[in-house]
Amino acid sequence: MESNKRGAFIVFEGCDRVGKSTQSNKLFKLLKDKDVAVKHINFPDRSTIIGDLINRFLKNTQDLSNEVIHLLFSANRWERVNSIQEDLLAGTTVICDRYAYSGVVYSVAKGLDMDWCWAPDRGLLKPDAVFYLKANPDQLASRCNFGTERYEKLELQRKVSELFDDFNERESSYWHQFDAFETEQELHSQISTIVEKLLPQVADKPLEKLT
Ligand code: NYM
Ligand code: MG
Repeated sequence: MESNKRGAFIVFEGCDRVGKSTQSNKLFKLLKDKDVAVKHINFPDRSTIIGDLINRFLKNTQDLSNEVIHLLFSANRWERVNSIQEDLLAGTTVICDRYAYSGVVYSVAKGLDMDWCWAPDRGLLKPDAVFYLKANPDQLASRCNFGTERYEKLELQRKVSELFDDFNERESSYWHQFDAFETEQELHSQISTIVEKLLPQVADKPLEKLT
């Protein structure tokens, strides 16, 4: 592989239980099978010290104010920014479950100010594509039980869903919306088609940052 070609930065977003892990795993396996250099990461990255604190918050064993948990989620992304950049520049495609958009929508859904929430994520790497798996949270709740983690509640998911919709409209140049209730295989094939075109398109493009 030519070393001056970079990998693509691909993010999956959407409400809880919408199928992000399933689809990002399928995409990861597909690229691996095609011998494309690829890594799969997710945020929150619960393996770090900050990630452990986030994990305890989500599992309801640690209370933190809305502001503090928001900044920890952002810091958890900043912990990984150099390694993501190195991978991309070395030609590795990075598939990432959740990113700064989750950071903003969950916090704004709880009542924090949008601009305040976005500020700490400014300067992080900008994804080349965001795959937004959209589902009506009411339908989602009947398809599968929300778990016991904080945020897995219908009322909050409704707000989260609307805020994701707003992002999808505003950032339509690189967001792609999918119906999460399509079959797994159908979704996978729609996503793969886009990724096949995306990889050569971004290979010579400079990396951008969130502004
Ligand atoms: N979450 C995730 C946030 O509230 N802010 C963030 O910045 C990120 C990355 O964490 N309910 C929330 C969304 C989820 C929860 O994520 C755990 P996952 O992907 O369900 O493990
Ligand atoms: Mg979840």
